Formats: sequence, structure tokens, C-alpha cells
Amino acid sequence: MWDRRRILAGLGVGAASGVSRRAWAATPIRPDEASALLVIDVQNCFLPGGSLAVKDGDQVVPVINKIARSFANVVLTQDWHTQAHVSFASSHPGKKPFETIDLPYGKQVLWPDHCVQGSEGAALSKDLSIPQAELIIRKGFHKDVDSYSAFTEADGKTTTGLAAYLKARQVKRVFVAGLATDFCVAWTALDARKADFETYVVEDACRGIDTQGSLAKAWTDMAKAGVKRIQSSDLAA
Ligand code: VGL
Ligand code: ZN
Repeated sequence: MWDRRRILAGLGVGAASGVSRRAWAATPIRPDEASALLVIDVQNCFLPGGSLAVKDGDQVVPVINKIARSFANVVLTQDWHTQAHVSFASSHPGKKPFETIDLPYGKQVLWPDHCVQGSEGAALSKDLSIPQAELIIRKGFHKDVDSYSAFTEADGKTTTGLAAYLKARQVKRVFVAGLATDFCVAWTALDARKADFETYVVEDACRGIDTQGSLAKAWTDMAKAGVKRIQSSDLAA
């Protein structure tokens, strides 16, 4: 009756549940000197009350503060757009937020105005508490090119310098957390794989926007690229 497949399915393990989520796993993952935590876009605009608020976005903050304590290397990112940025719906007459347009570098989702350089909305959450964070990477600051990824702009070639920085610091493994799972977190994790980092996304330290199936697609793309999906409880405290 209780064959192996049913037991595994009941535990949510293996093919039946898609990617292993590892929360039950045995050995805790212990970040070492060659590990870096990338904290993506925990900025007021993406938090409740912000112009591009991610549902429950504020709930990532205590989780990130907690896991950050076990990392010697932490890099923060800030989405950092010009006014009238190409990714803003308001820059395209007749277009509304969450519609898409075709740009020279590909399809672009259009967003409400958000994370304008120097604005209060672009500031990091005041509740983030990661005093040892060593670098803040700003991205999306070219008016005509978006950058979800902390590594490479949406044109697919302009680099932010992050891969070279991490390599110069002998980092081999990156752990990605923050907002939003299906955009800046996913694109950062995919580019981390392209740059040959061992890559983990800490699922409960992220929240998604989920427009037009983007969240499910992001997890599928990340699984295909070899990104490991873990929970904060998988990390050694
Ligand atoms: C983001 C949409 C637009 C993100 C940034 O941080 O995921 N999403 N800009
Ligand atoms: Zn943006």
C-alpha cells in the first residue's frame, strides 16, 4: 500500500512536486568565506505602500536580517532609475503598467514609476539590519535600458561589474534573497549561473510580483539553469 513513490509524493519530494525544496534536508548549509549573500532591491517602492509594492514584501526583511548574520560577505542592490525611465509605463503614451512593449533588446514589461534615483522610494528599507554589507550595486540607471539582474543589464551585454567584483573577492557561491522573486531575484540568479557561480535562491527570503505567469516561469527557468531552491531553515544559524 505505502509504496515508496507514494511516501515520497506525500513528503513533497521528487518529480511529483517539481524541484526539491530541501526544507527537510539533513545537513545544514554553512556559508563560508567563498559565499556571498545578494540582497536584491529591498527598497521602499517594493514594500507595502510603495509605488510597485510586492505583496507581503516587508515579510522578507526579518528573514534576510536573520540569515545575513551567517554571511561574511553581503552585497545589497538598489533599483536606481532615471526619471522617465524606459521601463516606466508613463514614458510610453497610451501604455499602462503591466503591459509590455518591444524594445531594441527585447520584450519589456512596463511598470509604474518606481525607484527614481535619490527618491525616498528608492531608499533601502530602514528595517534592514546588515551592518557588515560591503557593497551596494545600483542598477537600471541607464535611461533606455532596464536591468532586473544585478550582473548584466537587459541589453544582455552591459555589465554592472558584480561578477568581476565577486571573482576578485574569491567568491564561488551566491545566495540570492529579496524582491521580486520573478524579476530581479530570478534574473540575478540566472546570470549568476551564467557567470559560473554555484547559486541558491532562499525562497522564504523572497516574494514575487506574479504577473502573467511570471512566478511559475521564473522557478522553471531557474531549475533548468541549475539554481538551487532552498529555505532559510536550510542554512546553518
Ligand atoms: C523589479 C520590476 C521592475 C524587481 C525592478 O526588483 O524585481 N521589478 N523593477
Ligand atoms: Zn525597476
